[in-house]
Amino acid sequence: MPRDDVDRAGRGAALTDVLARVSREALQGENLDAILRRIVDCLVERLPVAIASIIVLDAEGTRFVQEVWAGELDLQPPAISTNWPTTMGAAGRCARTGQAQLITQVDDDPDYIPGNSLVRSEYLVPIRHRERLHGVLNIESTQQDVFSAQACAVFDAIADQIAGLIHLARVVGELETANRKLEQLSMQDGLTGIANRRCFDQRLAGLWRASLPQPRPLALLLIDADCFKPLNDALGHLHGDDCLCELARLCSGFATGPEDLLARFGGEELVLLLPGRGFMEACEVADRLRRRVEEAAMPHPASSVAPVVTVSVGVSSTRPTHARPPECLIIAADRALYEAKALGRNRTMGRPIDALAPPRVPRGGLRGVET
Ligand code: GH3
Ligand code: MG
Ligand code: MG
Repeated sequence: MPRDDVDRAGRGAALTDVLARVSREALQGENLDAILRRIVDCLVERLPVAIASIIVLDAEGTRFVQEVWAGELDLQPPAISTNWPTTMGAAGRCARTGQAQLITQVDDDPDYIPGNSLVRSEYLVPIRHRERLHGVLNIESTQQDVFSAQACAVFDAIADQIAGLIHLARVVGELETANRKLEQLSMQDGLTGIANRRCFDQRLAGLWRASLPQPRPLALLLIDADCFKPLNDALGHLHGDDCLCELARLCSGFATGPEDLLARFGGEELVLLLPGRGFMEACEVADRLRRRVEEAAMPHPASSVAPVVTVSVGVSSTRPTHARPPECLIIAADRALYEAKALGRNRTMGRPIDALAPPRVPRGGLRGVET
């Protein structure tokens, strides 16, 4: 076979091999950056290519925001390290026109920005998935005759593969963001913006489990607005909603520990989980909270307790143990809350669960604390 034919056959085989490798890389990489890197490495290693780069566009398609490249740079083009507009360079022209650019003699191209003084020719292909332009594949060679029709067709096919990859990575990224948002929404109360019941249930179960090997105190406050139905009846449901939001805001000021959680338990009841707090400390927090709500002086023209919105608080506390489920905390706080209501509302009542460590109530101590 004549020497030219041998060379041509060899290059054809190398191009086919590169295409096959790029397809494999596309299927096997762990993340988009790693895949793009392996693709440009593969192009430089297997073909007479001095520089190969994949330049990714921003969502508007007006700036190149990321470049993954391999090869030899002996000059420092301004574009390499920063984010640059599509008004610059031959790559910019490729992005603006949406057309592949074959530059057989770079010295004659007014837009060419040199990165390697030996480069003679360049081929730039738009990386496009359906109608969306994601970037440009840029191949530069020190030889002048590398970009045959066959080679260009292979680079076009590689650009299509890259477009599919970038598209997929963007879809996955968007899905992950949407999932995070959904996950966050599924844990949040729509009215007050604080954690919802699902979030509270999960946190209580998690704290309980985590504390079993080395039990430490876990306290819970059940906070119930007094005479809330009459408030709705007197001032309207929307006004009641505003009061609930304000209540949630006031109570959130008492979730000061890194693991504390304020959540909407249901209706006009909030729950404050205080890991690491013992019974007396929790009762003190509860009574400060109760007073803070009263001092906020939200008018309540129909309350049997005060001319302002007030709350009753049930407190419970325990050290988690295998012998009891976490719900025992809620049951005890609920009973204490019931007693607070029965005794006239706007008060704090407590029920510790740990029989082995009965709390000591200071003489003349907390108003309404009953053990
Ligand atoms: P008590 O002092 O015994 O707690 O009386 P109450 O009226 O607050 O208690 P009850 O459980 O009888 O009624 C709770 C009321 O809370 C019923 C409902 O009108 C009101 N409520 C529950 N959820 C919401 C809400 O999301 N928005 C508003 N505005 N009101 C709510
Ligand atoms: Mg209630
Ligand atoms: Mg109530």
